[in-house]
Amino acid sequence: MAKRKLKGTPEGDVKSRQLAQHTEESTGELLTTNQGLLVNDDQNSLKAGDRGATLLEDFILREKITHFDHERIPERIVHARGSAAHGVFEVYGAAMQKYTKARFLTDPSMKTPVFVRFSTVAGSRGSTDLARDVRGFAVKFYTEEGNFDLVGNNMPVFFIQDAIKFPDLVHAVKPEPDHEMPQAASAHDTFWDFISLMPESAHMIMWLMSDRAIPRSFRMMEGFGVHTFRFVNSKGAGTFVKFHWKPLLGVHSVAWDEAQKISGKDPDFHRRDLWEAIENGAFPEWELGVQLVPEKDEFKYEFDLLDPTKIIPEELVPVQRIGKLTLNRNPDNFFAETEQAAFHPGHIVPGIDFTNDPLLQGRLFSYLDTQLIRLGGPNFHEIPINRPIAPIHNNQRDGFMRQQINKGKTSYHPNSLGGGCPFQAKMADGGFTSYAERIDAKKVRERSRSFFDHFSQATLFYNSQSPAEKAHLADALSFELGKVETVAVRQRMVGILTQIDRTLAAKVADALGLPVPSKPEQPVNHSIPADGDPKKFQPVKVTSSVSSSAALSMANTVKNTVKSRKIAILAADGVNTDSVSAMKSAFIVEGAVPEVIAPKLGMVNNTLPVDKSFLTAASVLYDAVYVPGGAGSVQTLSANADAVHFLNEAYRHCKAIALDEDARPVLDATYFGKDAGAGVLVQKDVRKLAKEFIRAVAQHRFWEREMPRRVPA
Ligand code: HDD
Repeated sequence: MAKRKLKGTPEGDVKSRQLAQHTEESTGELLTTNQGLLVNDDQNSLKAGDRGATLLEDFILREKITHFDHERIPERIVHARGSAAHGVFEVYGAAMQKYTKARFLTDPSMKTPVFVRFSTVAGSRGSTDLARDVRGFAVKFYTEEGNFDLVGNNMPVFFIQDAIKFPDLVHAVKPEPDHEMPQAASAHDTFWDFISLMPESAHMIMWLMSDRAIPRSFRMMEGFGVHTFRFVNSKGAGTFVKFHWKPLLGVHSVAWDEAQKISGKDPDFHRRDLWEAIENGAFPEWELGVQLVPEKDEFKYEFDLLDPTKIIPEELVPVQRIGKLTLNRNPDNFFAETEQAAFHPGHIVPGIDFTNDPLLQGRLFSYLDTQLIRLGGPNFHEIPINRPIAPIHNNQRDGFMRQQINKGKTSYHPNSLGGGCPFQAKMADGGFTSYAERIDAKKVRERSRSFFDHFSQATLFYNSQSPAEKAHLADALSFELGKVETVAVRQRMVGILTQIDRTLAAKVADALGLPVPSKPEQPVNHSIPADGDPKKFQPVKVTSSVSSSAALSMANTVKNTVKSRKIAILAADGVNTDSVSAMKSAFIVEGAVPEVIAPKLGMVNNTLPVDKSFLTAASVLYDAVYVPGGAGSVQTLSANADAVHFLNEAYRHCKAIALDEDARPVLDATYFGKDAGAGVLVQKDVRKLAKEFIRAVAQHRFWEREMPRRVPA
């Protein structure tokens, strides 16, 4: 294949070099207008006398204010709130060559630059990070063969099966149109009204009500391409593929009570976490996994591979880990990069192709269309963050904000005046050809009957959860439906739950003060045409060939590291500084981030710098708490309501807590001190304590502690 000339060298980060051409640094420079005129006075407008009216002539004032007036663009209709980072993707080996000709997935010598944006879905740009919501996980691979965007979520299925329902779904979940409430929340009538009438959403609702919807960090989430895509190899043969991202730090979440408090204490919690981890060199990493299904097995399973409300259980098709994504650089400018990044599932490269999943098919239209309004015209691909590293040559011309200066007379093909250029690329030279799928069908507006099982995988998900996860699911449903004011909607949802799990339905019904249905209620499927016979469209219940899947429970995730975890060290004057230093260094060696929190800022013992005071810190912003000994400090902290609350709350949220033996009076001042149980460690020898504490923090949470709840914290 002819090698394409890249702007930059193939080695290193070509994309960063490309971006660097568009960056600006003001350090040491003189102030100018946008026309390059040096500005002498940026403090005063031009006036008729020092107390007179401002003159229209003041072009410097007008330029500055006009630019300011136009500084906002429409936020994304969904996924408006997001944060992003640069990084690199490296494939482990050439094993995928059998299935795909995409070079970045088959050549282990390649380092493909990436830009990854994480997001919530429903909230506005300024909304809280910790909303109960799906998280977007959009990856732009700047490959040598053009951009490939894997625009996924942190949940492997979706609410609806057909893109025509997407505007309805989004209208239902967004703040209600009369009063624009609630912000960034699905706990309201219109969302659950819609969901209760859309039984196909049942599986996704299980994921959304699980703790996956309140991640501890973007860095601790899985990612999924959701749809079944198609790999195409150099012989033109296809293989179905599902994409997965597996975080090396494991999959972890916070508690719902904690999520709500974080939303108040630090609405930027996930954004800050991502930014700080990268600044501290704790680069987030994921492995790219693929599930491959040969074309001959298209109809082998009890679910349809084209149905985006279904997973392929890993027990049926294992996930092969084929490469690694590392995020290693924060953007220089949020607007220029993160806000202007334009993702599109239709951005593919040779070796990857679509399937007929009707949700994917609709997306292929929507993403390009939305960029035209959001970024203002057809030249958004020229914005530096969106530019491929592969060169662009075509006959598309002009339009708002055109950057490229196309030389020559011809902007049409065929031409002879321009020597016939640009030429079409032969397949051997990497020219893209669509997968030649055989189609022989009637043109119909219909849903395949193979899409009619809405519940078996919802049940599979529920059955795969740990006891704590099941309890959280029931609590989440009770909370969300408890916020719904229309009783009929709550009732309908309980009916749907009876199809998934009777105990779950009974628990939720009880919390809502509703009668527990005596038998499963058959929901009505509203996805039917106006003159369709509802009986012909009833959801069907299929028995899943897998009854429980380990990969679906976060209880089975990796728990072997404290890298980048935040540890609160509570201290006051008189603290044992040797203990503090020993604990600090033990955690720093492991890549964690210990911070000293004291009644006030400044120094403790005149030597130990305080990172935060109880006023600016909160237990919900930390993964674990350590209380060192030292008589004065112990006395102050045990009498300090903020310190005691800090511990009570950390305990309530099931976090690891460690104390020096002589700090026991602080423990005694808490509500749990008398019978602390799992994850609360007290030790005389600080080095031993540090070892045990590190192991405990790696466990993430001790959910078994959740009951009984004796303090509201
Ligand atoms: Fe979408 C944004 C993921 C279905 C229409 N979507 C968007 C983003 C992510 C997803 C991660 C944010 C990209 C970024 O960071 O800029 N969307 C998904 C997934 C879906 C899905 C995983 C189902 C499997 N989306 C979906 C459908 C439609 C859209 C069915 C329309 C028919 N999505 C959009 C959009 C957005 C978008 C309106 C808003 C901003 C944007 O595209 O650039 O076009």
